[in-house]
This record gives sequence, structure tokens and C-alpha cells, in this order.
Amino acid sequence: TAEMESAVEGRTASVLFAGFRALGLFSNDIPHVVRYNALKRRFYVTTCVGKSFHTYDVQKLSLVAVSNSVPQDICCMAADGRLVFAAYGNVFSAFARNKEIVHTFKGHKAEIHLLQPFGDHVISVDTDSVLIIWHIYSEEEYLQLTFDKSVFKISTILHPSTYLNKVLLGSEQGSLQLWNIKSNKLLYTFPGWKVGVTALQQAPAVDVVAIGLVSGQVVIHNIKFDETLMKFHQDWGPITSISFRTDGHPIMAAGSPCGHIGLWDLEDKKLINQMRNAHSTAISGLTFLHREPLLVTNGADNALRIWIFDGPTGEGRLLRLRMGHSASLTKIRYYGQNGQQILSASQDGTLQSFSTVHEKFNKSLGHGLVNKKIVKRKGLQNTMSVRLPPITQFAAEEARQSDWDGVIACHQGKLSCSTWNYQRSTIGAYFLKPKNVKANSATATAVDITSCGNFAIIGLSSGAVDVYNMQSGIHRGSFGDEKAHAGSVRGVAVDGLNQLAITAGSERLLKFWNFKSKVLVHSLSLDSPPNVMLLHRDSGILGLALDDFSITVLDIETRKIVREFSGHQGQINDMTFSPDGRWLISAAMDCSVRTWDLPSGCLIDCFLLDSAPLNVTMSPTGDFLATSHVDHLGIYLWSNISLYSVVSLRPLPPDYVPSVLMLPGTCQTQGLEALEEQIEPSDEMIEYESPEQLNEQLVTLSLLPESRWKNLLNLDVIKKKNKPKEPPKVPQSAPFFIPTVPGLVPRFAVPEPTSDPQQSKVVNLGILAQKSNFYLKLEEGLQNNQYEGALNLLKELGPSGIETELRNLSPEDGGSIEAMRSFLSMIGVMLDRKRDFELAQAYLALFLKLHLRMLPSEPVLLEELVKLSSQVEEDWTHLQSLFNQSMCVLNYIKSALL
Ligand SMILES: *[C@@H]1O[C@H](CO)[C@@H](O)[C@H](O)[C@H]1NC(C)=O
Ligand SMILES: *[C@@H]1O[C@H](CO)[C@@H](O)[C@H](O)[C@H]1NC(C)=O
Ligand SMILES: CC(=O)N[C@H]1CO[C@H](CO)[C@@H](O)[C@@H]1O
Repeated sequence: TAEMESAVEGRTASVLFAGFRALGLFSNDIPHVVRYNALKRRFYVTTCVGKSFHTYDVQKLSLVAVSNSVPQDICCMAADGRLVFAAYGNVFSAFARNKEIVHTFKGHKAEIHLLQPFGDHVISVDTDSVLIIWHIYSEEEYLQLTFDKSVFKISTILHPSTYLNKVLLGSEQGSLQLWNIKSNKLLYTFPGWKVGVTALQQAPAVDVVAIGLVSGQVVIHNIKFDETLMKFHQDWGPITSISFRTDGHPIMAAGSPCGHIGLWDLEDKKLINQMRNAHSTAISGLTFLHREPLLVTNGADNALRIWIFDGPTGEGRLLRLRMGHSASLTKIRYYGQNGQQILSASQDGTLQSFSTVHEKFNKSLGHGLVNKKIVKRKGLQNTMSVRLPPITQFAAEEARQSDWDGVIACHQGKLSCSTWNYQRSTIGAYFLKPKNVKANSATATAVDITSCGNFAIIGLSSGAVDVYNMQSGIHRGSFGDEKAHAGSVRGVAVDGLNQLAITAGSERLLKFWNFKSKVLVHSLSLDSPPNVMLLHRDSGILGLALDDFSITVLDIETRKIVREFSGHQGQINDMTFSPDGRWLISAAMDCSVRTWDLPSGCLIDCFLLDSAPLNVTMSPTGDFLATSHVDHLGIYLWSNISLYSVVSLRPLPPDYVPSVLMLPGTCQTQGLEALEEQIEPSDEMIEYESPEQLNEQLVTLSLLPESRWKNLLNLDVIKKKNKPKEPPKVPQSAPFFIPTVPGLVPRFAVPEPTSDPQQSKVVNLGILAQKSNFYLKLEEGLQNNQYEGALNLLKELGPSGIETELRNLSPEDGGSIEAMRSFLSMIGVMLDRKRDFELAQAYLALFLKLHLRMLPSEPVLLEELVKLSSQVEEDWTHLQSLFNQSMCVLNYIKSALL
């Protein structure tokens, strides 16, 4: 029993699912931070996504790092050259390499809302206006200043450039104070403009700062003389952030709470441009990159954008963006059969597709427009008013996606359903609605597409259920005399063969129809109104979540209830089947995700989340479960643990207390480059050295490049083609005074020792004899049967060198029969060892080609050749049988897959 207990205790979380990563999160309302990496000469921008932050390379806007999570949501960030600081609650931490926490600073009592790095120190300010200066490396307080919140509530902080040890503080009351934080002295108080200060920014000129106010004013002020230089006014409410261009244009940008950006010319002192709706929410942060015409902006609309200022009008043009959904998700579903895309609809009105593999496969199908033709004709500027309301339900089918639209969607409060085209990433051709129904009398509530992609079936709140052709958009009949249901339709489904249509109505009736003849086949009454209906087409199993929080499972063949599950304590939001139809996974308002095993009828897994799951969808390949949650803009992926480890599934006891799991963070996908500092050699890694030859039964190839052996036979052709047109040049790589030896491997010429008295002046005939090193080695080989040396020499030669060596072996060219015999036995040894297989073949082939005419006349060589031939034959037979075997296996697997 002790074992069992520990097993039960050990079961802290889900046995089936492990948090994997979040998709579609890019930014929230915390201003971003831009850093410059001098080493890589690149800008990096860091955005916050809740409990962790992302770092992107500005050049490609590719994700380079995701930080570890902190226990609470991050409430402000700052960075210096090395560290990123992020505050959460009354604590803040310093992160190294954009990832790991290296220092944590504790001491504030209220939530921290400002951070300012300051050399070896960092300044933090909390909402009670307590300012603490910390020494970074010792994590100790250096100085603490407390301000009276009712008189001077700190709202912004700035370190004016060249002002040693000084910071400028702005207050909600409107005044500003300049402090020397080393001597702990208030140097000056600026009276301000009687309205709260919301932003402070150093201007490119010394002593000048820009002060953003609640009133929408930006004041350019000289703090040395307390003198206002200019004043600008934006009508869009408080200034959220300010930035100056530093690439030679005197331009200032100021952000607003409604998402517009104002661009001001400081020379002409006037507004030169407006970037309206740069974000759909407030501009949280905006930064001009130093000496670049690039502006980085982020906002709570989950978007990070880079604008380039290259046009004549001085307006920013969107260069790159990363964005996900800007409002809560309304529906997510896996799209297609490969389990790599998730379609998601959101309150922001867009339909997007997220790739679980890589961000670059993401796409947005965009906003739907009410009537594109009208918009075009009238040339309406403000497209907001004609955008369709958010999608509430959709169904998608891949089968005919390249021929016509494959997605059908219901919109909030609308009767007509729109079609969408996944391939073209846009809204499709039709708005489907019944002719005789008035626009405001009913709304579409449930949709499905047949597995062949030909028909859409739409249920209305009035109880009517209609069928349309997806290709032509033509109405193809409806179920029931007048209506299919007395109440509103809560779910529609068509089986895999287009024989049965199943509809569920709020009047607690489930109806089975003949899909073609539209005749009612069967009707079944339920205990409680259905809420979600889901059909597993392959197995014909229908899951129904009812309003009494129970789940009913039916077999559509026999139309009988086969399972009933209860256990959820809140409304069931969504369900999904595992691809084999064995499990049903349900998500409910009670924050739990439960997995029911259909064959045994048991609950086998249950876990809680701190935010209620809205939609769940299982990948068609069974590898991931995707969930969406209340108040979260991301899609969260959970990996199927049974894919990579053994799970023992046991029915859970009725009194089982599930534990709470954290939502997974966004984790780095593969293939993303890391920041320079991130690469750390790990001394634990022992490099594996592959042996020269793995298996003596197989043949091993040499590691030489192909060029050294492949074209040996065609050398004469190549030579003819490559006839030099210019005299050879001295290679330029080595300094001219170091003599090099010509050859493939660069080598310095070693000066011959001239001190040797015997060799000095007298010509040594032994050296003059035209015997190459290779030749000498071959002669040696005849005696000791060692050919390593000869082979190594040959390996270092280029093709023409090899040819020369082999040509010179024959007696006519100064060689000897003995040397040729030696060469043949060298090839024999190579074949024997089964190493350098391709070299042996190539050398032999060249040898035969060169000496073919004289070989038959030499019995010694002939004998050697006969031996060699049988050896080559043998090797080749062995190799061929291996090839054949591999081909067989490959063909078998291919045919089994198809
Ligand atoms: C999916 O989530 C939405 C809210 O985000 C919810 O209204 C809906 O009931 C959920 N389930 C289904 C099957 O759409
Ligand atoms: C998890 O993977 C296993 C093994 O491939 C599969 O049988 C099972 O159906 C998967 N789970 C779900 C929920 O799809
Ligand atoms: C929906 C979404 O985030 N789409 C983005 C996916 O990534 C591409 C480029 O990598 C962007 O262009 C999309 O905006």
C-alpha cells in the first residue's frame, strides 16, 4: 500500500499531457526594451508576454530567446548592455543572456513600476513612490528615498545624458525634480505644467528633454536653464511614449492611447505626419533605433511592428511585424490532416492560422468585410465600419481547398455565414443565408462541412437547418417541414459518407436525418439541452455535452446512448476526440480538462488550470492537444506523454483531487540563432570520435573530396578544356618572402640544409635519378608489403599529379614492371582492407586505361591482375547484395505507407 500511496502522490499532474509551449504571443501592454549588441552590430528588442519575455532580432524579427518564467506577470522592464531587468510584484530580477535570472532584488513593499539601470546600479520605483538604488552585483540597497505620494507621486524617471549621478523624476502631480543620487540631494524642482507627467525622453541635444503630459502635450524643455523650447499638442489623450530620430532628421514621434502616432518636425515646429491606427490598442512603447530610420512599436494588441521611414512624406511604412490575436479567442481547431496548423478565430475579427512547427508558416486570413464590392465602389477609407463581426463558430475541410472555399464561419449576431479560402488566405466567395428569412430575425449558430468538401450545413437560432453547395453557394435544401427544431440549433454534423445528418436543438431533441432525401430518420430526447456536439467521423461516435454538465456518448449506427459521464462542475465549453476515437477530452468552466476512456467508460486523466479552458482540439496525428483560455491571447500546446514514455492508465477514483498545472510558456523553436553570449562551451560534452572503419564487413570510403578521384578517367578531356590561357601566377595567400611548394596542400618550402659538406657542391646522382617519392614507396612496398606510405602520397596529389605518377610507372616512361606489380598489389591491399574503396576503384581504372596496351604482354602483371579481378568481383557481389536488400526494404516500406 505504501507503494500505491506514493504512486498516487507521485501523480501530481496529468499523466497524459505535459505543457509544451504557447503559440501566438508577441507583446502585451508593457513597453518594449531595445538593446544594441556591439559585438554582433545588431539591435534586439525585448517584449513582455506575461510571465516571461521574448527577445527578437530586429533585422528579421526572429525570436532569439525566451526568458524563463517568473511567478507573476511582469509589470515593467528595462535593460542595459548586459542584463535585462524585469519587475513582478514588489520584486525584480536581472536576467542574463535574455534568459536566466542572475540577481533578484527584494525590499519594496508595493508593486514596482519603474526601473532604470544606472551603471553598476539600478534604480527601482514602486507605486508608493519609494525609490531604491541597488548595487547590482551585491544585490544590496545603496540608497532609499521616500517621496510623499500625495505631493510627488513618481510617474517617470530619466537619466539625462551627461548628467553625472543625476536623475530627473516626473510626477503625477505635474512637477519634476532633479536629484543627485550619489550625494542624495534634491538639486532643482521644475514647477511643471499642472498636469501629470507621463513620459520623459532625452532629446538628441544635451540638456534638452521631451516631457509628455496627461493633457496630450509634449514639451521640449531645456533643463539647464529651466526654459521651454517648444510645445506640441496631440488631441488623442495622454502621451504614452516619445522617441527622437537620430539619423539626421529632426523628427520626434509620440504615442497615444488610441494607437495613433504623431510625428513632429522639430525644425519647423509642426506636425508633419500621423500614423493612424499603428496599433489597435494604446502604443505601449516606441523607439527609433539609434542612427537608423527604423521605429519599433509595440502594444497590448499582441503586435510588435517595425516601421521604416524611407518615403518622401516622412511617413512610416510598415516593414515587419509579428502579431497574434489582439482580443480573446472565440474558437480554435486543428486544420488539415498533418497536425501542423491551428485555425483560430478571435474577438478581434480575424481568422488566423498558426503553425505548430515554425512561425514562418503562420498566416492571417484577415478580417472579413461585409461586402467587398461596396467597399471597393465607394472607396471607403474607414473599413472598420464594414468589417464583419467576430467569428463565433467555424468548420473547415481540406478536401477541396484548392478548388473552392473550404472554411465556413458564423459571425456574432449575423444570419449569413461567410466562406473562407485557406489557400488564398482570404475571405471566400459567398455569404450563405436562407432567402426568406429577415436579416435580424435569426442568427447562424452551428456549421459543419461534409468530409468531401462539397456541402455546408448551417443551423440557425430559429431552428432551421439548411444545406448549401460550397462550390456554387446555392441552397440545396433544408431539414424538417419548416424548421428542423423548435428551439435554437446547438450543433450540426454530417457523417463521413454523407448519409446521415445529425442536429441538436435547445428543446432537448437530437435528430437524425437522411442527408440526401432530408427525411427524418430518428429522434431522441435528451435529459438536458445540449451545449456542444461533436462527431468522430471515422468511428461514428457522437459526443454531446449537456447543460447539466454531463456528457452523453452515442453510436450513430445504432442511435443508442453508449456512455454517460458526469464529473464536471461547470459548463462544458468544448470537447475533442483522440484521433483513434478512444478518448474524449472535455474542457469546462470548472477549469478542468478531463480525459474519458470510451471503451472502459472511465475517467483516466484530469488536471486543473488557473484559467478556465475554452476550446480544446486534438491534433489529427495525436501528438498535441491545443487549448485556449479565458483572458489569454495565446494557444497552448500540450504534448501527448504516451508518445514518448510509458504511461499506466488507471481509472481515477471518484474523489480524485486534481492538481493545478501552469500554462506552458512560449519556448524557443529549433533553428533559431542564439545571441552571442548564449553560446557557452560545455565541458561535460565529450566529443565522439568516429573510428576509421566501423565494420570490416562493409566497405569504407575515403574522406577525400570527389574532385580528387571522380574524374580521373576523363582527365584528358578536362585538360583539353582547361588549357591555360595565361601564365600561372604565384599564389597570393602566403607572404611573398616565404616560398611555398606548389601542390594541393599548401606547404612552405623548407630551405635545403646546405651545410652538409658532402652534398654541397657535388651533384648527387641518386637524387637526380627520376624516381618520385611514390615510386620509392612502391619499391619499398614490394619488400615489406606495406603500402600505407605510397597510398598517403597518392592521396595528397591532385588528379593530374596522380596521372603523372601512374603514367611514369611503365618501363617506357622510366618505371619498371616491378613497380607496376607493386602498384597492383597496393590496390589488392586496399581492397582487402575494404577501406578507401572509391579510391582503389578510381586508381585501378586509371591504371588500366593508361597501360592497357602493355599489360597483357607481361605475365607477372597478368597474374596479379587475375587475382585482383576476382577480388573486385567478390567485393562487388557483396556490395550489390547489400544494395538489393536495402532497396527491397525501402520498397516494402514505401508500398506499406501508400
Ligand atoms: C470555444 O470557445 C468559445 C469562447 O471562446 C465558446 O463560446 C465556445 O462554446 C467554445 N466551444 C466551442 C465548441 O466552440
Ligand atoms: C497519444 O499517443 C498515443 C500513441 O500514439 C495514441 O494512441 C493516443 O491516441 C494519443 N492520445 C491522444 C489523446 O490522442
Ligand atoms: C498570424 C501570424 O502571426 N502571422 C505571422 C506569421 O509569421 C509571418 C512571417 O514569419 C508573418 O508575416 C505573419 O504576420
